[in-house]
Amino acid sequence: MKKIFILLLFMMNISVLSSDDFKFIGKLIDFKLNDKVLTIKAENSNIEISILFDNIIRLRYTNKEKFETKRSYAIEQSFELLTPELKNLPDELILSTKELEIKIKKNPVRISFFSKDGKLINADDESFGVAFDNDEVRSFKKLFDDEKFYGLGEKTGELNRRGKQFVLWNTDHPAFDWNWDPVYVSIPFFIGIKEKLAYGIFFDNTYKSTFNFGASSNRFFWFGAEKGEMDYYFIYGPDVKKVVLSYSELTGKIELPPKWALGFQQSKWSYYPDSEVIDIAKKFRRKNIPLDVIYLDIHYMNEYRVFSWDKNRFPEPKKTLAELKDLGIKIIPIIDPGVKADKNYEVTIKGIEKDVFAKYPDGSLYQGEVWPSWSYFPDFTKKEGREFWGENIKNMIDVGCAGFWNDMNEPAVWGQNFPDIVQFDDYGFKSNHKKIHNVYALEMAKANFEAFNKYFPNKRFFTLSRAGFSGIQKYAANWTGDNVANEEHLRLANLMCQGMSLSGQPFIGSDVGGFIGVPSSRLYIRWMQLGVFTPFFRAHSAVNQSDKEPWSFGDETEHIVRHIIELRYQLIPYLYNEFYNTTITGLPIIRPMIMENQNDDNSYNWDNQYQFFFGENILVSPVMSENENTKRIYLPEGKWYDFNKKAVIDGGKSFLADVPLYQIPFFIKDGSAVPFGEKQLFVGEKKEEKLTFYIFSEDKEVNYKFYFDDGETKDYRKGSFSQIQILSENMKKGKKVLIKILKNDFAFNHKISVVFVNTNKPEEILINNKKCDNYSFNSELKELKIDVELSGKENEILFK
Ligand code: MIG
Repeated sequence: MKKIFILLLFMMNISVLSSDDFKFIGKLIDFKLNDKVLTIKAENSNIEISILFDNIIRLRYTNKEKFETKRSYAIEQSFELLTPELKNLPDELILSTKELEIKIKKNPVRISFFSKDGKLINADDESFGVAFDNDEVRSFKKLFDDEKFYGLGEKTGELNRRGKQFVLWNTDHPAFDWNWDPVYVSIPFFIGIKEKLAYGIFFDNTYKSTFNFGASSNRFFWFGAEKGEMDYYFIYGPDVKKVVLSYSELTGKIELPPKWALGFQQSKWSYYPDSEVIDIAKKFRRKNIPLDVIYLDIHYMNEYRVFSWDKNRFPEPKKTLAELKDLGIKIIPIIDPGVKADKNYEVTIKGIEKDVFAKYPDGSLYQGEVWPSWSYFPDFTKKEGREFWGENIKNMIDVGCAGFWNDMNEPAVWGQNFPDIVQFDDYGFKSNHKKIHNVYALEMAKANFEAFNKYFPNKRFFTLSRAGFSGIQKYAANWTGDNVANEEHLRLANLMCQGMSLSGQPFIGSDVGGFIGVPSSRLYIRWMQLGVFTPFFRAHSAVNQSDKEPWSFGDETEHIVRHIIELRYQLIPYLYNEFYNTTITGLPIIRPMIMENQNDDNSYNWDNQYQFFFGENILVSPVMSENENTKRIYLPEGKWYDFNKKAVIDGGKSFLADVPLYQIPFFIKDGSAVPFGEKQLFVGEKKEEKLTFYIFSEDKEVNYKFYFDDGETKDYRKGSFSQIQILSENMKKGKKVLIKILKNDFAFNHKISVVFVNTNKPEEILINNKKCDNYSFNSELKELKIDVELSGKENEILFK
């Protein structure tokens, strides 16, 4: 009896093993080049390979008879394919583009990517390659000794992801920590760097997926998903910049935000009633602390009904928001996707009428529990769902809201177990939650975007989203969620913003000061300083936690923080120009050292990972420790201008620097112009802002383009903008600076100042051949300041 039982168990085990085991791709059976797509039939897979650009190759694998008809959530545009050059050798096929050689071994089918000069960049594991375990798909890749991994969006821990495994499944996990995974955003895109050559892989699959960067193996790294196709884009650099730029080419670039969205923003869970919001606004003004936005957290609503206003707390929202607008304050309310299952609430009634809520397979409405208690969840993958949402968004704008703060959009329900069987339209493909979960926030943000374009086509708005997927950058900024007021989280905020920036989302920031807990005043100050150099700059605090307004830590801190925020406002012209560039190139604003100095070994050093470039001309080394007043800073090869100390530093070394609490170390790169604006209490307070361009040119020449527009409409798309260009010869040798007006279709203040740092006093200055007396020289700082009124096409400054 016992024996039979064991035998039975044994047999069961066998049968389990045989059906659940991985199937690897066998040998090539047949191939053909079909309308620019290389189709391969292999023993256990069909494969399609196509070329989008010379450095972007798409690979699709399925263990099904046919490929799915697929609509990508991340890639919304279609690309004209290139015709591949194909060689058929006895053992392999070779596909060539201008930048890559793709070798496809025939038995078994394994793919490797080579640069044109024959360097191996990336290869399938020889034995495993792509594998299927029923619905589950995986790709095993050879792991090289020095290989490093970056990106993968919003992830905790070190910037280099090597040695760790990550899951992509949008998750609301307040007070996550250094090792917690996953958090809110899923971006299945990473960068590999091998022998300083960078490539990227974008795995276009929305199901729960896993990325293992050699966490448990020194042989391979792998990525895969529980379902869907093995459908990935291989992107070759070799520059990190090119990889990120190509990824943005695929998944989209940000739109130019309203300029005020670059200003300082203050939040609290929650400011209410209306009089408190107005008090906060007035307090900022009275204290001369710049502020552009106040957030309304969940208490503004009537019992958390989305799109409602509490009658007692905000009896006249339109009037209140207008009053705030007069103070230069924009209001952004929180928006949660769950719509209270209240059959007497008109938004709910409309939603049911229009059939826009997600349902169970038996046709009944799904209800999940969240702030409003039991709630319905709009299906944003359905056009009608987004339209329904959009009408409500429009109503909120009519009340005076300038932007929206999408929260709980993972989607989060208490306990985080949104049932997998809930159905979504999925653009007509009809799928369940397993496929839609990770794109729910993306589609919710898209609903806003579509509403803005439909109802207010010429105005710019702002959406802040907690969750997201590849492509979220097109519709919203992200913040890094519910962090904690401690040093570890200051570091996480820094690295998470860098990680997102490497992953196609340039518009990113953290809850300054920490959402949960009480920061020391020193931590708060250091976090504020980091905030100056993050594209999205907002202080926030959870309910029943300490206040995080600039004055909450006493007079001395308030004084320091006022200066910090003022610095941010002075940098807004520079930052806005970087945003403009990002809309065109797709390059991020926060640029990790490995992106700007890829060939420098020091960029990969663990202790240098907290430094980054802020746009193209500034290197920041934020202080990541609350009690330190000195810090080790590394500056790459070349000359740098220390903006605080007003001194030139020779790079290519690290050094110990004094970092007094009121200073954030930042350095201007040689060959740069950096525009500084005037101090303002909010963006646009001064109509004719006067700009001062700092010019630092030691061994390198300057070539800097600067963009002006109205900051709030889309008229720039019709050409209503201006642009100037500053060109300077090396200030030591040559003595000529040209300021060109490239375009002059938006009125800007033509009176500018130019400050040459680390320079000697010239004997004479000529502007457009006329002697200039409008200058001052500070011999102590070695700064030469010249006031110029730009005119014509070209303005020449000559030094004698
Ligand atoms: O369950 O709206 O991340 O910023 O203050 C918490 C209240 C819901 C989470 C957000 C946070 C916000 C809070 N929300």
